[in-house]
Amino acid sequence: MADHLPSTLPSEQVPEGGEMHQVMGGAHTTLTSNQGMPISDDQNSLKVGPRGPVLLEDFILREKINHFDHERIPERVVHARGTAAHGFFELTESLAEYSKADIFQRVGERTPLFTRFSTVAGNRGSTDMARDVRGFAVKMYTKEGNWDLVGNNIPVFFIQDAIKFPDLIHAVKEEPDRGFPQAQSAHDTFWDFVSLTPEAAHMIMWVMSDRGIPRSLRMIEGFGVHTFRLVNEAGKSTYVKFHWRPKLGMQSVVWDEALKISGADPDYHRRDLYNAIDQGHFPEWELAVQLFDEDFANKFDLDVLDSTKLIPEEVLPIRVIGRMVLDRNPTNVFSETEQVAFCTTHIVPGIDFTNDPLLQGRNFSYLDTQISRLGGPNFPQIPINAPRCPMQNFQRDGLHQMSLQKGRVSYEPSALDSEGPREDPKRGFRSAVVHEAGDRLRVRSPSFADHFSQARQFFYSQTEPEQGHIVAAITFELSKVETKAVRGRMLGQLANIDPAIAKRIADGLGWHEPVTPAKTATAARSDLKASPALSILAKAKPTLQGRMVGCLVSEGADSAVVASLREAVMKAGGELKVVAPKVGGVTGSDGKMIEADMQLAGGPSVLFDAVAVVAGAKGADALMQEAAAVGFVHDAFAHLKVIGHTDAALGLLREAGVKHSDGVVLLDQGGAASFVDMAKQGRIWAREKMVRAVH
Ligand code: HDE
Repeated sequence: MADHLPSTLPSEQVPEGGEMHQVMGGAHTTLTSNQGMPISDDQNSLKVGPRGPVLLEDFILREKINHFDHERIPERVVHARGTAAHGFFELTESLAEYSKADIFQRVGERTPLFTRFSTVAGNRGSTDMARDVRGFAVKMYTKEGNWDLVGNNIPVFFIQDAIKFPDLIHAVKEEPDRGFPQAQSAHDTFWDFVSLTPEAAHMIMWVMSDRGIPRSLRMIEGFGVHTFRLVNEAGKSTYVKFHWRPKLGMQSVVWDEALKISGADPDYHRRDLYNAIDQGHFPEWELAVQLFDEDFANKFDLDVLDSTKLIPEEVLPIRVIGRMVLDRNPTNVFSETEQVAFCTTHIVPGIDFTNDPLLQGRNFSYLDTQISRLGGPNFPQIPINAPRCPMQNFQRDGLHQMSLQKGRVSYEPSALDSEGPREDPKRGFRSAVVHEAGDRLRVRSPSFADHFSQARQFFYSQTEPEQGHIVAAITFELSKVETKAVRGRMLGQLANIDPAIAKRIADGLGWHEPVTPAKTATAARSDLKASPALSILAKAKPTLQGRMVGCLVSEGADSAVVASLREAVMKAGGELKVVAPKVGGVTGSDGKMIEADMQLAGGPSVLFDAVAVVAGAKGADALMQEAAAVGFVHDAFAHLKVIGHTDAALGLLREAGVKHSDGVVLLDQGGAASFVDMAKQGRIWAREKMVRAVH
């Protein structure tokens, strides 16, 4: 019997003349092997009879499977999960006085670039919304070579010396004996390490703040972190710190939302970035610099070579010199996002390093890692990595050599080849002349010793809700730590930042023993002025641009209310998504279909910045029976969102535990405008005390 079963698209049934192509529709070119040989049947392997063994001779099968078997390359050891986009940098203010870098010379000139955002700890398949630092790496294809600014969304780092990086990363990644937890720092080994590493105190405050759970990659700041140098034509060098500032303003989610988004849409950030670019809403950042000289560095309270410290904007203002626009999604994620190779050593004439020991270590690490990740020394030839300016030298051969290297001369000096490339003392890169002298020592500079003052300054620069979130985040993470002694030791470090902070966290943990501050050489200073620039909320601008409103509708929903809401949201630069019990939509009050963008089960309110419930009199009862609808409203209220509703939805709101609060807006009778005005303000922070015991 089985002998007579037809196989799928058996080649012998496909008449000559390419009818198979017609079956699939469209005009196609011929499918070939990697050698360009036309293939007649891509559905069946070569067998002895229809049910016989597959022949080893089937080189077509073997070539295809063989290539497939090698499709993966080692993922990045850190920052494995990333998403990226093409765009450009445009200079808006010349930096020629400070730097001879070609990219900083001509106002208005655009330089193509490729930017990759990432989380640090999780593997490639982990969730976007993990509490983590976000990588912010920009490759600028300048006319004098590629300049990679490989930064993060947090301006400081956990450690001061690169020699501790493998330890830090081993501590934060999944524990090696069990292989979990994935993409999170809330576990014993991370906090064990941190509790014994006082220099991490400042960075801990940042990752535990709302910066660790951004709403969108379009709404994060970026920082070069280290102090770099700019070098001008005369060879004079000026210190510089780089800042990227998002046009849409910063915004974060609340922690409970982060947990739920990870389930509802693990691709939340990449989807948001991709869709925004796809729809022509190109994300934009300003590039700003802090410039200073040796004199400022000497007078500054802390060491500018210490990457666990920053220079507050209020002490040294930032100066906007350009903008970055991301206007094109990658064509292929593997070829571009995965194969892009950032290196801190990719700099150009006019930019130079400092002695920051973290930067010096990175300068070794990135090239080294690309060789094992991308399989050899020729990764700069991969199109996404290749410079867009002329590139020629005598480096030859190597695995995956893609260029046809001509001629008999592969060295210089040479008189045999009078036209080969030669060094250019004028245009070429010259390291800044810096006097160095000293003993050879394995030491940490005493000027790096103050670990707590800026940690304290950061905390007290936050608004009250933001301070509450830091306390709650550390409490959450330490509650996940199983070893009690680690919790106790960490409280001892926190007490060094500020006993009041340690006390709030100890209360949150239900910690009943005395908290003993860890031994420290340098106590936290309490005289550093608060820096509002470090807060997200203090700088937030009211806007709906780039934000999304979720509109839950029931059968018989008032079509006019939905239409007016959509119009008002769009006018404010936002986007409205209709969520309905069935993805086919609902019949509105006017008898016409209201199309749905999402089914309720797959469209929880955590995916939106503000929500509306437009229920018709009859459909409202059905919604109340639906746990997902009750959850939609309940979560929106608990996540401090503005909630618009029709009169008929009141029952659902009550069922969901919505209490009297600001930000609950009636939509009937033209309420769309006030809903939008309210939603522009963001979350209703005053409501937080009603829904969460803020520590
Ligand atoms: Fe990285 N880091 N890092 N890092 N880093 C890598 O390079 C390393 C550090 C950052 O989207 C790796 O290509 C060391 C600070 C970003 O492809 C590796 C040290 C900052 C990315 C590496 C640091 C960063 C990486 C892994 C301590 C912010 C992703 C894969 C001295 C200023 C780039 C790779 C992308 C990636 C090493 C610390 C940012 C192993 C040794 C500080 C954004 O080379």
